[in-house]
Amino acid sequence: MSWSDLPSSLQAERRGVVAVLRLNRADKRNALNDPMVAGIETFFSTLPDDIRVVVLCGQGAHFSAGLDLTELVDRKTFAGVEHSRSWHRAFDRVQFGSVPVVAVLHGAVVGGGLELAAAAHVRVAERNAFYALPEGSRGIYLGGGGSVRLPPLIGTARMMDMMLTARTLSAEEGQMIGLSQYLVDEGQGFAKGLELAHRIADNAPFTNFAAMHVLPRIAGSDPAAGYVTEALAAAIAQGDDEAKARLKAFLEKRGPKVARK
Ligand code: 1HE
Repeated sequence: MSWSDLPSSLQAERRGVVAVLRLNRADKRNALNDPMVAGIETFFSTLPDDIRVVVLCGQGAHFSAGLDLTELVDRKTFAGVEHSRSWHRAFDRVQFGSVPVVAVLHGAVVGGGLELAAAAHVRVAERNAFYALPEGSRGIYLGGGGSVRLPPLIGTARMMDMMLTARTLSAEEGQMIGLSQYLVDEGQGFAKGLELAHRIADNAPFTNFAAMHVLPRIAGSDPAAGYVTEALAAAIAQGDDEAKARLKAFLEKRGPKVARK
């Protein structure tokens, strides 16, 4: 699949080993419609082998206004189940795909837009970002996996408050409660996201794989199973030639030191 086959509401480009996927429907505040969600699934399912990290961002003044509400009006009940499952499939490809994803958030990060952001591994927010779950005020419920992905990030009580009161959280509040890991000035998000992406791309591929696929499973399992799984991941990582070469480089004073803050 070629990136030029994506719908025009998605724009993909390459920056070396980093792929950039941009939500490109600024006139509708990057509201996510069916072709966009299907395009996201396709993009993350067919990444070229040499792409090591993805940066996900939004064109215009907002990351995403969430679900395209025009699609909802005439949908029947079971079609709603299938629709939600299609979002689950797509966002599952974001979270459990082949490479880490850095999301750059600005403006509205709302409803399904926040659910999409939650599927990324690192979130960089600009100071103009704001977060809300307005589903309650629209008479609907989340459907893009937010019930699963948001509680581990911010806690069930905070999420319940966001849903019940439709309160808007500022970028600073989002940073404080764990919605973003980085907070940068307006207009600086993409550069920061790209910088982080290139840093992540320098890691050994297995370490990135384990952080994405093993860590969340350990975090969701009982501690005894977690310790065993961690031991297996540690052994696999250290057995890899990549690890041996990097350890040797450090011991021979060629590898990077941990930077002092
Ligand atoms: C949309 C959507 C949308 C904008 N679906 N068309 N999401 C929401 O409830 C958020 C709804 N949107 C907003 O609150 C505001 O649009 C924003 C705060 C995001 C941006 O405000 P603003 O003043 O910059 O833009 P606008 O004038 O409100 O919108 C510009 C256009 O985008 C306008 O269309 P136009 O043809 O009149 O120009 C809007 O109708 C359109 N637009 N947001 C469709 N969401 C899997 S379940 C997930 C459930 C959810 O995501 S619920 C949350 C839905």
